[in-house]
Amino acid sequence: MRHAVRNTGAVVGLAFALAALAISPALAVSLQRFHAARDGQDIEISAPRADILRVRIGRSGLPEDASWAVVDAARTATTPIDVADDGVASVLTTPALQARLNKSTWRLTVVDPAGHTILADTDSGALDFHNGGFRLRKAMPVDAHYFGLGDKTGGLDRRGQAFTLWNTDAFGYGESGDPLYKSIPFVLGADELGHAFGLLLDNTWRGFFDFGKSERDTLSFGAEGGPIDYYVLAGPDAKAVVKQYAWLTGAAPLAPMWALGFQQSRYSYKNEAELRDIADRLRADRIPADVLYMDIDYQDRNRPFTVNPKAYPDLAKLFADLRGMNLRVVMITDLHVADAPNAGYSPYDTGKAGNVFLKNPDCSDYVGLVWPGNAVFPDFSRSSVRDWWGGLYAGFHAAGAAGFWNDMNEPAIFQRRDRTMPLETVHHIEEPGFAARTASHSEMHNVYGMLNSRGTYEGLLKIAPDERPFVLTRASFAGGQRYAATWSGDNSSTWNHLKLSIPQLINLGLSGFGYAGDDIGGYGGSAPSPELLTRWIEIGAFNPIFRDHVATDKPRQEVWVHGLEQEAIRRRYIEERYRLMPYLYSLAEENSRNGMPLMRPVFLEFPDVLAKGWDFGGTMDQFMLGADLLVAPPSAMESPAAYGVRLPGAGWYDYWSGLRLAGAATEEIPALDRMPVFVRPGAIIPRQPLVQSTGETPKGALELAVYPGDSCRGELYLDDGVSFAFQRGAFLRQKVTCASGQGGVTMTFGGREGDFKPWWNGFTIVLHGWTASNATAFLNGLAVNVVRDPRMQTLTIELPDISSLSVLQIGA
Ligand code: MIG
Repeated sequence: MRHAVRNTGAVVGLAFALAALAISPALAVSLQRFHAARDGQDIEISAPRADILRVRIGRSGLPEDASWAVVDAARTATTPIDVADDGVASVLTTPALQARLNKSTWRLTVVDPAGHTILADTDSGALDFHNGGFRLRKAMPVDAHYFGLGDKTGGLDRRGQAFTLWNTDAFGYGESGDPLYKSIPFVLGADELGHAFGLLLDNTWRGFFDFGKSERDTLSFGAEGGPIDYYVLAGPDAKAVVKQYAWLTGAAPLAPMWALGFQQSRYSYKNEAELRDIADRLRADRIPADVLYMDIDYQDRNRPFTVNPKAYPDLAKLFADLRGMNLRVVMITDLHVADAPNAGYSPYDTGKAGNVFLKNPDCSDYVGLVWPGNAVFPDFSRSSVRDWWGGLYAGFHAAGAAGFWNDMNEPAIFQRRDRTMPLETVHHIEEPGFAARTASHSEMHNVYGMLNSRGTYEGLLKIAPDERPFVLTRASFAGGQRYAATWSGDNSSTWNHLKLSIPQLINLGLSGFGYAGDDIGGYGGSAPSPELLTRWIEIGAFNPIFRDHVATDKPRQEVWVHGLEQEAIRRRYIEERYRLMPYLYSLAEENSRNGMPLMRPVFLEFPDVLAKGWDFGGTMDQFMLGADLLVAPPSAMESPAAYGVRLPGAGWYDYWSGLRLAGAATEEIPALDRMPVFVRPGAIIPRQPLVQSTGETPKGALELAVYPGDSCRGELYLDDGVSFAFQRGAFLRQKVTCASGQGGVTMTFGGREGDFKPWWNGFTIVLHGWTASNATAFLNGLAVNVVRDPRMQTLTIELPDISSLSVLQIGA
């Protein structure tokens, strides 16, 4: 296998080098890693795979080859690169890219096989060192736009802005607040021709990305310490970059299906009676929901892993009763362990006995003030400490808690100006792949929250190996999607924050975090108006994670708080999310394979919107859920003024009416009960009968809504939603396609993969856009009944379940 790859690489690479540079093949050698030295500095360039370049530079020897972000298999992979010398530069070629490294300046330029520049150093000053840190400079073409960096504020495109990477408890952050809770040093760049590249700086220290803000047309980035170790992902388009990034840092594991349901939270439901009331009300009001949250007030004196027995006397009974109502509970478990010796508090006692806590430089335990008062902090950079931490979950898991919430893990410390622990605090790295050594908090800060959630995730897997863990984390780093879902922290109940949430969640999705949400209704600030909460729920219904959450000092924010009329609108949107669960779940499954986010910018599906100067697809408030649904909130969210929606191409359908639009643009007059959603021509969207929870089995048929375009396609994916049995074959995957022509539509059902037995007893085909005055249908040549609705332009056809190759012929 190696050999085949190598041969292809050499042949294609050399052809490419010859064409581009007229270099004689005799001069080229094939290397796994290219190395050069200059003025005591070292550079190593390798290609973990043909379309990804890794660059490491050290001032005195190469930096340690280790990573928290990049998975080992990707980091240690190499594909052969052909190395030649054209006199001025070393020319490194793979089948997918070519890098030229100027031999005297080390200026690096990466181009694609057509000679188009992927990423190039600036002409001068491409790298400088200062104190312990460094800054790298890349040229910013005028038509390039930049995305990524997680949920940074400031709109979808990063161009013209600068950001700091330093995980921060940013309570009350504003619309340009920075830094926030997460540091994800990954950027996706795309130009107006749809070329895209990725850039990952694998460095955990306090860092920055500056997109031409301080130096014109220069993308500069760097850190205050640590390695120069970065990856250039060659695309060629944005989807390819997303997949390359998932290959490097891992895709999020498939979440339990219930995590895609509606989640109701509050800081805090203070006791069992309150939580039961919420459960009862959800069910009485028929608001579909899957998850309730327990925030910090359930604990005894805010000590993690304790329960105040007066407030919550019997967790196991409570959780069992709620499960009987198809509701699951996620418990908060903060990482700050109360500094409570001799108090019978076992997280402290066992942690102290195992010497797991972070140290001051004098070797005493570092103590910081947080919710429990004085607290000590686990050293998650030791794998044995993560094991210990993970073990703490056994009790709550046994009681029946379904998932866990890791908050405050920037880490947040009260009463310090910098809101976190001193930079001298000592961590010990004891981790396969790393040299065992001490590391300062300066180095470990940005990765601390991710390692906290990793300990939680891996601990839960050990406790229950066949149960998909659900962990929600506030702080994280590149690669953190392997362990936890996330949310955008303490937003505020304002229209501007609702608007901001869209680019935040899109950029999180492009940065690996496919499972992301925001506090629906807003966390801080004054209470949301009825209209604001309603709109927030309408948009949240199409977000990956859908959780209503609010601060402790604020009024109730559940779906029903503003009266029946508002509740009725909100219920319809939550119901729609549950009807769309088969679609949503298949997006989650795709995400687990290739990192494609559930919520997407329009340009990810339609790169030419970049060329059209469309503010990334109509408006930056528009987003896609998967490849087929486009959600188009008003760009001035609270304004009653009409607004235009531009669609990427003609022939789209209105999701709610199912009717086909005449052109590629439409005007919307805002109405509180309407969130415009459009369906891509060519989509086949699976929808299920309404349920009140993913724990309830839908009854009847699966609907396949067909929206013909030139062709159409959809995919069904299903499994038990909670276990890993899908990895052992217990899944269902089926492709359905259609072709339009000669006044009819031919649908083809592929054979099924996997042996999971679905809940449905048949398919209801709803074909949209049917304008002919009659219709016939034949399944594998046999006539089947068709119901035509001329007003809605639909045909409805009830079919038995189809599990093997079949053809449905629909004609006039
Ligand atoms: O200092 O656990 O962002 O969602 O409700 C506040 C209480 C601590 C911050 C989280 C918020 C949560 C709150 N927490």
